[in-house]
Amino acid sequence: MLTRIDLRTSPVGGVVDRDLLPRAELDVEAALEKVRPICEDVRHRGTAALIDLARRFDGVAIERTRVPEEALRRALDELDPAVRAALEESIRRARLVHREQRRTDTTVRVVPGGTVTERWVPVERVGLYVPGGQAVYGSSVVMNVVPAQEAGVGSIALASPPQRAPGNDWSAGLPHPTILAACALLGVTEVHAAGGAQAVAMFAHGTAECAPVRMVTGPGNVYVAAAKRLLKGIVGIDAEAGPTEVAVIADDSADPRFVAADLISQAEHDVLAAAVLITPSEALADAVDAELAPQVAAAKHHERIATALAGRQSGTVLVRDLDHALAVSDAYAAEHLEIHTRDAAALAARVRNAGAVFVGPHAPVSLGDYCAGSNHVLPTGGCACHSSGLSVQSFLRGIHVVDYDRQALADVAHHVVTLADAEDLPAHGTAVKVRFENGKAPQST
Ligand code: HSO
Ligand code: ZN
Repeated sequence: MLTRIDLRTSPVGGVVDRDLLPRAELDVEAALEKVRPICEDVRHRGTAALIDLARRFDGVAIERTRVPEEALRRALDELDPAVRAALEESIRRARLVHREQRRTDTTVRVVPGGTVTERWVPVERVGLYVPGGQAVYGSSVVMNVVPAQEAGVGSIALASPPQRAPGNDWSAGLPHPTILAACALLGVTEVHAAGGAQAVAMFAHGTAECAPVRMVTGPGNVYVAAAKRLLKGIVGIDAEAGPTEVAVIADDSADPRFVAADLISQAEHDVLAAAVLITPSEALADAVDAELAPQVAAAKHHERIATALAGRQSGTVLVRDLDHALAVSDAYAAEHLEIHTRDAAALAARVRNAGAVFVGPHAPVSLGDYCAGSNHVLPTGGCACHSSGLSVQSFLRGIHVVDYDRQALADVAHHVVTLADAEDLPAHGTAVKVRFENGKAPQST
């Protein structure tokens, strides 16, 4: 049973107070203290530090981080054919969607003889992080690699924690074979056995085995988030991903079985995962609670799920009506938002803040996690009110190319000089005036 937060009597039309809503507290600052010496160690000792840290945090002896290419091929050869087919379909759909996100350069003729072109240039080299703790996220390989490739990134490195494998299995000390196989399917050849904060440090500082990257993307635990925060002056980052979240807006037309199953599906990730139901229908809230009990009990990871659902980050928010539900949902800014209402598409069109929106009864979050074509690396912790999920755009930079001829400069020179003087930066104005015979800004013609 989810904790209930009753907002039905809160002031009508007022701003929804985010503090009233359930949310996990992720103490990235505290993790920073632990992560700082780890990142310093990797900066100074490179691969030797990563070998020590793999022993300490992953309990695995490794001799190098770089995964030999024959291990990638072997992982693909040994991959369950059904998993291979599913990954291939996931890749195909993700490519369809992400290919459309490519940008074309645009040139604007501002005045005769004066143009500004916006050139879209991919980041040269990126480091993609794929977690490997409680679950093995082969799908996250797809969600990181596809947008980077479609953006035209020339050099892609991927890191995931080394696994302990039974006996002297060939894959011991390497990232999970499914992750290796997914890399092989996608044509990624540079893979490193490195996890957590140390992987981010490896990417940022570089080692003898891994050239430094310009940008690090991908989800991870609080230590990965802390390392990203610490190193973001040195490398670009996508976002500090926190525990996953699903919010569901539902009315009395919703099927409580579907709603309960979807809340459970994201709670399955982590004891800190958030599952939030927002509804004006007390009857639906009761029905979802009634569904949760047996569905949780039947779930493989029932303990983790029960902890996540009972946590302060999860709950049912009772609202006056669907407009109020939307206001609450926008204040919460969920990573994933499902809409189970009569006119779900119309309500979805009004959502302002969410990482991704799933419309109606046949678009569960788990479809988006794997096979919708959408990306599953999405903003968490309320960051959806200012950020987007991973996309081709994440890996591109728009460079403005300014091209003015003499006359076009002459025509605007007096305005530049005026603004420079107004800011008490007269050398700025001089840099324009010096281009004209008498050292004076030409007046407009
Ligand atoms: N729901 C996660 C992604 C994921 N689910 C990977 C299963 N595997 C965050 O969007
Ligand atoms: Zn998921």
